[in-house]
Amino acid sequence: MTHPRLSRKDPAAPLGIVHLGPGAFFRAFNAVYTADAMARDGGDWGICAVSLRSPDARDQLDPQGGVYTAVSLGPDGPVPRVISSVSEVLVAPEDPAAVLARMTAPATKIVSLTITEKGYCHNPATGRLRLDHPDILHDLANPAHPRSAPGFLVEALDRRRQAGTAPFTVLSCDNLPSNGPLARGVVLDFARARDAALADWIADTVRFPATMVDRITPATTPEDIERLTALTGYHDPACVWHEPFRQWVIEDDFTDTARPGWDAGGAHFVRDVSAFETMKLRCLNGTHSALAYLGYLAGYETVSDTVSDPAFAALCQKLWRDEILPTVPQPEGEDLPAYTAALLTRYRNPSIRHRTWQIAMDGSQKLPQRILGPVAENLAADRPVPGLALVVAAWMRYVGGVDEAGQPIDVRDPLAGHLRAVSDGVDDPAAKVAALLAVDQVFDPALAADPGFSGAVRLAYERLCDNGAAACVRDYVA
Ligand code: CS2
Repeated sequence: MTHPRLSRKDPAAPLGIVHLGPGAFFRAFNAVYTADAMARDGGDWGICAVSLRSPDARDQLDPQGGVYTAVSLGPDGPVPRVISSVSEVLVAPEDPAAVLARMTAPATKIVSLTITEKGYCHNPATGRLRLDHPDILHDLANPAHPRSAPGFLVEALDRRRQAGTAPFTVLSCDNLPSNGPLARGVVLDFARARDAALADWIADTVRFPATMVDRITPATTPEDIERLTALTGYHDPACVWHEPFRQWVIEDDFTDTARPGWDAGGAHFVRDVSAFETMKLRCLNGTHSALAYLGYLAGYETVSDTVSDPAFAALCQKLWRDEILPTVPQPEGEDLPAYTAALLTRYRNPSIRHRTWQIAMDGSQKLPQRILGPVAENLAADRPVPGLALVVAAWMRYVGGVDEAGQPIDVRDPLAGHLRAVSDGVDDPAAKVAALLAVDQVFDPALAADPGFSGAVRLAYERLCDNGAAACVRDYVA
C-alpha cells in the first residue's frame, strides 16, 4: 500500500537564516526552536538548509516542500509535530554558487552550523585550523567554489564586505568547547591565509556567539519512517525522532541584535555560556562516549541497553561523582547532582534507540573536550583518573577495529587510517598504548607524557584485553 507524502500547507517563510548541516539534530533542534519563534513572533526567519556533502536531506525534504515531522518520544508515547521552518534545501557540492548567493543576501542575518566536530577542519588538540586539511587546501586555491564550512563562511563574508552589506552572525551549534570562539578562530585562520585585511575586518565586525545545545536525537532509521506512517498515515522520509528534553543556552551577541525569539521555545540568552557548555560536554557527552566505547565492546547496541546493566549505570554515576563533576564549574540556576540524575533517566528512555556505534564515531574529534580536558584538570589537582583512563583505553581498543568476539568493527573516524597505521602490528599492549598516545592531534604531548595518565591508560588497556569491557566496568564500580 502506498501512502500520501507529507506536504506543505502554508507558504514557506522568507529566508533569514542559512544553516549548514541539515541532519537529524538540526531538524530536531534548531528548526523546531525557529518554528516556535515564528509561531509566537512571526518574522522572516525561514531557513535555507545547506548540506555540505550528501544530497539526502534535499532529496527527502524537497518533495514535501521542506516540511517534515519531529516526533517526541515521551513517557506517554510518540507525539508527532510537523515543522515548517525550513524554506529551502541546497546541496553545496552541486551548486556552491547558489549557497554563496544565499549567504550574501542582505536578508540573511545568521549562518548557523551543525557540521559536527570534524566540519571545523581544526586540530582537536589545539583548536587551530589545519591548513594542511585537503578541503582547506582546496578552498584556498578555489575561493569561489568552496567545500568546507570555513571556506564558505570566509568567501561569503568577503563578498558582503565588498558589497558593503553588514555581516551575518556565525552561530556554532556543535558540541565543542567555546564553539563560538573556536568557529571564530578557524574562520580567522582561513581568512588570514587569504588576505590580512579581510581577516581584520572579520575580527572587527563579525559576531560568533557561543552556544550550548542539547537534545538526544539518534539517526533516523527505515523502521522510524514506517512507524511514523503507522502513526500518521503519511510517508515522511525526512522525519526525526527525539527525546522530549531540550536545552539551548546562547550568548546574546548577534550582529545588530538580529535574531529570532528562540526563547519562545525555551532557549536561554545569557552573557556567558561557558559553564553550561562545560557541564553539558563533560557530564552528558563525556559519559555518552564512555557508554559508547565500553558498551559497544561489551556487546550492547544502544545507550538504553547499556545503562540497563546496573554496572554501566553505576559507571556513569561514579564518573560524574569522582572524575567529572570536580572539573565542572557551577552554571547559574543549575543543580548539578539533579542534572546528572536526570541524564541517567534520559539515557534509560527505552524508546530512544541511540546506537553505541553512532556515538563512537569520530572519537578522535570528541575525546579531547569530553574526556581529556577533565583528565588534565584532575591530574593538575592530584586526583587520580582510573575511570576516564578506562574510557581512553576502550577508545584505543575500539579504534583497533576488532571487537571482543574477534569480529571487525566499522570504525568511522577521520583519523581511522592514521590510528591503524601507527598501532597495527604493534602487539605489545604497552607499546600500542604508547603509539596511540603519541598521536598529537588527539593527545596534548604534555598530557601523554604524564605518568599518572599514561600509566592508568596502560593498566586499563591491558585489563581490557585480558578481561573484557564488562569485567573492567564492574571492577571500576566495585
Ligand atoms: C552524542 C551527541 O553522538 C554523540 O557524540 O554524544 O550527539 C549527544 O546525543 C547530543 O550532544 C545530545 O545533546
